[in-house]
Amino acid sequence: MRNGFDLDAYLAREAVPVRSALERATAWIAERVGPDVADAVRHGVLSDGKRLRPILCVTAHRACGGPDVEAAYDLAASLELIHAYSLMHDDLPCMDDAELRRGRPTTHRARGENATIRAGAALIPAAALQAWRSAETLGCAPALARQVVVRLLEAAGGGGMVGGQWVDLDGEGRSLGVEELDGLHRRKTGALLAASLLVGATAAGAPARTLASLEAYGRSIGLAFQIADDILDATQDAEILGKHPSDEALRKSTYVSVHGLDEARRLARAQVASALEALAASGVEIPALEALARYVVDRRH
Ligand code: GRG
Repeated sequence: MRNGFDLDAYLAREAVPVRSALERATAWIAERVGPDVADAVRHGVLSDGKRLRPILCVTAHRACGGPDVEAAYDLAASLELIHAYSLMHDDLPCMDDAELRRGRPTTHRARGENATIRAGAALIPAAALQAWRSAETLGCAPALARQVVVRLLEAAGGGGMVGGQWVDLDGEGRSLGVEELDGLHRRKTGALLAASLLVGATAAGAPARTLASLEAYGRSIGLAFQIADDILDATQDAEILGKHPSDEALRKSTYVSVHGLDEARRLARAQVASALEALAASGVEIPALEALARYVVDRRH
């Protein structure tokens, strides 16, 4: 319980309709791909993640006056489809070569590399289509629905998550500078987290001032989230993380290797403070987002 807001209860409550939306999405994909790929999609998407991105999306959507209906969760689920594909591909032998994710074998370990590559590829257009259709169902005019999809795909693409991952992969085995590290993670992790809020708020027809504040909030929690991720990778074991710590083995530059543990913790807190400031300027009161900003650095996995 923080400032009278029970975030654990909120996350648990929101995870239920998010899961139903993910089940609808995976069933839709399963009708269009072979059974082995459908299995890999289900393994990667339906395993127990924190569902932070869809929950940010529906939270922003409701706070900006959007209706609390099934289509809002379908819209939110489109972000998790992109996130799930990125984790499935990130774990592949040609990238991080990970064995464990969300406390169980990674998708390629459980369902094979071939099916995992195809499943990830199927998830990207499925996410875009799902965002488009749910924006239409929510009553967005075509120009607004288009903006929703553009925000999702820009965050997922070369200027966002995929571009950040490239820099990350190219940086293995060499030391990155402070600015390079920030730039990488603003794209790799921050862009999709910020887009989660923007997709939800855009679909609700939020004004430009609110969108700008939510974007600033999202970018700050994105960086805070990544700094916390690096701290967890350096300090926690696989049992708690649900995955094997890998940064040191992959010789990656991280906030901990570049700044040291204490400074990394300070930087994470500073990003949370910036996020809260941006939220205060948004013109909407969203207690869940206040609590979520603190949660991204206090979490244990
Ligand atoms: C082909 C270069 C290329 C890229 C493909 C693989 C990929 C796209 C992108 C990787 C993006 C990535 C793995 C970002 C990490 C973001 C991150 C900190 C993930 C962990 O998020 P959580 O903690 O995970 O929200 P859960 O499991 O809770 O959903």
